[in-house]
Amino acid sequence: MTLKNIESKTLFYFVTICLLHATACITNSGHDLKHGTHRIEKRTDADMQCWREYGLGQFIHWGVYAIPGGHWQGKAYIGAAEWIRSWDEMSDEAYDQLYKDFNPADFNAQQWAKIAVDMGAKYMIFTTKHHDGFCLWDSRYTDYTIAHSPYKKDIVKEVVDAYTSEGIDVYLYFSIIDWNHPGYRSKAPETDDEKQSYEEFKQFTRNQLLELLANYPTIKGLWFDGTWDQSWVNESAWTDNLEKELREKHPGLIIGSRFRADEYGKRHFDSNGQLMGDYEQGWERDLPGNIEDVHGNDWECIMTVPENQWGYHSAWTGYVKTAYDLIEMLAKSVSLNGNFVLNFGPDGQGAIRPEETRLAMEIGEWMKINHDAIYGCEYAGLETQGWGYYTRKGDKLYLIVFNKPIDNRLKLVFPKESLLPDKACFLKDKTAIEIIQGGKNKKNNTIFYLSIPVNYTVGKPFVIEVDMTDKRKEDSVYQQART
Ligand code: FHN
Repeated sequence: MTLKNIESKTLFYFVTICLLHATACITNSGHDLKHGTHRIEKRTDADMQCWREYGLGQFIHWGVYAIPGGHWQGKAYIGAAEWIRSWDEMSDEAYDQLYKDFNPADFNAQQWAKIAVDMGAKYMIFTTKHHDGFCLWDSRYTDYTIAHSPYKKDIVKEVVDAYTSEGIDVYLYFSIIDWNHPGYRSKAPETDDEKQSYEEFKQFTRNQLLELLANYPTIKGLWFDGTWDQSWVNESAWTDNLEKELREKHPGLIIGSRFRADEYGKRHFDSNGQLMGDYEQGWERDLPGNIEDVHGNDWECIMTVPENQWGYHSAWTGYVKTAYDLIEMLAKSVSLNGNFVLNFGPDGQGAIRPEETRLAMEIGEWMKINHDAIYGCEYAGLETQGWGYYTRKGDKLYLIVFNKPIDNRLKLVFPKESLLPDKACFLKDKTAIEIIQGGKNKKNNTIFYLSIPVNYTVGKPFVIEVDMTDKRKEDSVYQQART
């Protein structure tokens, strides 16, 4: 046997073993899935890497539901304002006429984009069509669109252009639920007529998605919602093909885990427990508790300012989050390898409400000083201490401090193989901070303290930047206590 033959045979065995291994991984829980995930590993391409580094995003829910703003004929609907059509007090017929009054005089996409830039958002998600089915672009496939409102102009285009020109990546939100389409249904179709009209709805949905990709080629991804209906869940083969088609049409396209179900009806994670889509899209108004909760996946948290209002509601009720609540959620998200996206609901005239503008400004002021601890940062691999959250970028470690200890000492605990702190300073002005070595604990972890100057008073969360270095050689002289 020649050397060349040996090499090619070795290569053949190697490839076969890899393939067997990959197949074993995909079916490792016993399900030989056709429409589960098609990729076990995380995406490593530049588009996904860019997504991973955003840190902070903006969501905008806008549509004709912003006109009633949670009220109809003098009564207040306390549910999510964008769901008002489903409220008994408002008839579907009345709701479906609202678009005839949609002529938002204050809408200015550049102003919206400016608010997002000032807040520090790196990406935005925009509702092209919510559950009501009203399209903010001039879709060829229905008349229920902005083109038939008094406003007439393509709002999706205005938003995409304004944000893109500000350097903010745009993702298009698209609801599969469509209360306006005659073929849409939530239950699985049973009769031949129902099946026929659901087929028409599926084709309509496909057409609209292809239309969005064709109209707005600069977008980075599609953000799906309303995919929980049994009718949609049952369509695993069709939705799988559609996802492939969308990805082929738009290389690099990012789609989260909400789009489709596998053949057993499992959503987000397939029947083998593997993430479907490029990132986990289930963290809605909720954050993971710790790194185990995210199972090594990419993920994104989307958050409302009040309890559960996405579209404009003129009378928020319940707890309204402060800028520091939101900054803490942002810090926690990044510290656990996620992005944090804050929702805005402009009013029926297109104005972003003052409360949201103020929050964006406050977050932006904090981001201007502390963005190094957010953009491009990741989980630091360290046990969280009571003072706040760690993030990391290369050999820089960031401490985002929300609770300054009474003794002004921040405890840091490093596992055995970790790099150790060399220099520390306030991120804000680079003032040096003393590092005190604190010995080891029983797990052989090394403890350090950062000593905050006693006179350091801040009313805001602050960030400490730590240069990390490999000190393991010096470290090995330490003797462990024996008990
Ligand atoms: O029903 C919608 C809701 O109105 C809002 O759009 C959120 C945003 O993720 N999604 C649905 C609920 O999950």
